[in-house]
Amino acid sequence: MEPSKKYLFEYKGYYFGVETTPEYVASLEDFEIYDSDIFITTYPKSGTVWTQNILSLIIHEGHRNGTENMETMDRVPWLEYNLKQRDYTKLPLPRVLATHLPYYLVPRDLKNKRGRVIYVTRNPKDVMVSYYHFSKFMKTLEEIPDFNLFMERFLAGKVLGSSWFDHVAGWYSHAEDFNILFLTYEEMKKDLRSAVLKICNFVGKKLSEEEVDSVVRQATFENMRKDPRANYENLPDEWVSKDKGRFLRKGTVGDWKNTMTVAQSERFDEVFKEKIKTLPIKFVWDTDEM
Ligand code: PPS
Repeated sequence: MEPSKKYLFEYKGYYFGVETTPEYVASLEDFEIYDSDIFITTYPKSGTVWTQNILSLIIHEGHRNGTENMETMDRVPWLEYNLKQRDYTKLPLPRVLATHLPYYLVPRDLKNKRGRVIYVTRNPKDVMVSYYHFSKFMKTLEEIPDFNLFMERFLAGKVLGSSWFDHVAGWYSHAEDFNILFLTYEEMKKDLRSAVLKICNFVGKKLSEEEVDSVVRQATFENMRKDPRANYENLPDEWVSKDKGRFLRKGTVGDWKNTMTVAQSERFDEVFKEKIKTLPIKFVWDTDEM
């Protein structure tokens, strides 16, 4: 089943949502990179919003101490979905941008090791289940109520973001082209403080013990969920069905077991298991492995 053109278009073998255009995506190759730039790069549903918040809390004192009230999307806008048609040269430095781009479509200079990339992965069964629920909530995504059908789409890479495996394998196998830090959702979940410190170290930001405590406290699932900015609660009604879900849904490791049947999990393994072994990541599928 091909994805509906109402929601997606393909550009150089990668599926984008129609909120952007092929022309704009093509122009990103020449997007000027500053040495101080930080890109949060993910396959969808892997911990993007979480990492956006962490970076925003680390970099912006006004976010950390609550004196500034700014939407996460304004603090850390999307590269390829420039929804507010902003001039990104006017963002405060260091600029932090989020992207789901595959390694081969990012700005040229990023590949020349200008700027920094933080790439976050998550075990793909949790990614897929999170994506399934998210598709009901986001009006900009095609809703596929039948989970079996959704899974086949996901496995075939016919969703926004294309193939999960290609995305992750592409970024890992081209790591040497980038100034890159790899993190996993599961390690962030296991030890958020260590992940925050790794990020601080990577972006060259020194925070006091108290400031690190404050970032960690505000970046927990429970506290982010209460924060309307972190939870993207102010998105317009034409984008989201507020009665059908929320951005911060469960925030756990292993939730796939609550949606996938044993047969579905086996089908998933059939497609991905051998391929996954080629990735230099030890996937954590459930909390008992943490
Ligand atoms: S998106 O739409 O691609 O930007 O989605 P993304 O932010 O990458 O992924 C959404 C999932 O991340 C979970 N999340 C968190 N988990 C733990 N702790 C914190 N603080 C946190 N913030 C976001 C969010 O709940 C989505 O996962 P699910 O499994 O659906 O709950």
